[in-house]
Amino acid sequence: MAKIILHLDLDAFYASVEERENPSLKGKPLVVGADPKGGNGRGVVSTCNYEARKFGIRSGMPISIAYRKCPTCTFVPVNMELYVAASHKVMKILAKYAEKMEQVSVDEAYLDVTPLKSYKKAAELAQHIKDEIKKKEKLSCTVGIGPNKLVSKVASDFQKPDGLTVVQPAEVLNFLAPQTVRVLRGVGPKTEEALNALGIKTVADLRKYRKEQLTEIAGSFGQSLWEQCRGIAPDELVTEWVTKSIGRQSTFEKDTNDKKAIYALLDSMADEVCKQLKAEKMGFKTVTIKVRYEDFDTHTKQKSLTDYVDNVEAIRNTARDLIQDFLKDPRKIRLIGVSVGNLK
Ligand code: TTP
Ligand code: MG
Repeated sequence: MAKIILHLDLDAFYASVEERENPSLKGKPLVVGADPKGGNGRGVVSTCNYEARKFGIRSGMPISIAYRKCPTCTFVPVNMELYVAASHKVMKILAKYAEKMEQVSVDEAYLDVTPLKSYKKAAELAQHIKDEIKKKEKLSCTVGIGPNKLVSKVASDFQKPDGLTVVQPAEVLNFLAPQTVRVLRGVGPKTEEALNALGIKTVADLRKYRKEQLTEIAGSFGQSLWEQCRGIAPDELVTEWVTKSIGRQSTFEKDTNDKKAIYALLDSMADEVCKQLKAEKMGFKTVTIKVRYEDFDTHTKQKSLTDYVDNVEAIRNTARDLIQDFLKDPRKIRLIGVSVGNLK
């Protein structure tokens, strides 16, 4: 049965939390990130409010360039604890409204609202959630609704800030057609450039190519391109760890496909998980790993052992085993997680 997926993303998240905590910042351009040090600062912009975006400032831009674009902007440092606390509260609100939810980043989540059975009801729920977040958390957000994760995500990017865009199944093809290929999962700056060089700028342009041609152009990713430009994409949410498990997850400082770095992080998380397991005097039978790629595409994979164990080698070796297939993917990895379940 066709699903109804809702995607929600908070607007200018870090900057909005800063404005909420200090209302005198409101209405003026605000940049959250590294210290600009009068134009000589190092580091980058984490985000900025919509007033600062009018000056051309963007996430990831060197702070020195942001300063040059707008020396009169207010610059504030990142206060991650504050944002994580706000994020938790928002996610708690969202969790009330769907049995299946996938949080994809600090300010972004998918809800599977298929049980509502209608796009009209889903849109009403979205408006209700937007109102509740505004009232309780003083934050605005943008929502997209569609039949799968790709469409709902593109829909939520469509009208920002404070937007609500609904794309019904019959509208998917027309909605995606004029978008740039960049909206598709796995299309980063490099792939975009390669496609542009062939004259493929929009999703509609991609549809002119046969599957085999796209495979020639993009290798194993060709199949996914062929599907995505037709609005065919995953609609299954990756829900968080089941209760009764012990897990750790961590985001790389920079997205990576360096195996050494990945194994090192995996091992250190296995150690932490094992410490907690032993502290709680438990044994486990199942190891689950989670991998989130640079485009936030997230997967989990698990393996069950024949007996209950509690040693760190079992966690490490099983986790390394499980991650092999994910390392074959050309995309860089953003986050990995390890958990043990089936506890006793
Ligand atoms: P985004 O949702 O990408 O950006 P945003 O919420 O600031 O703005 P909007 O959604 O309205 O376009 O990212 C969420 C937060 O993640 C953002 O507030 C800051 C952080 N972030 C970084 O630290 N570095 C980055 O490069 C990006 C893109 C985001
Ligand atoms: Mg956001």
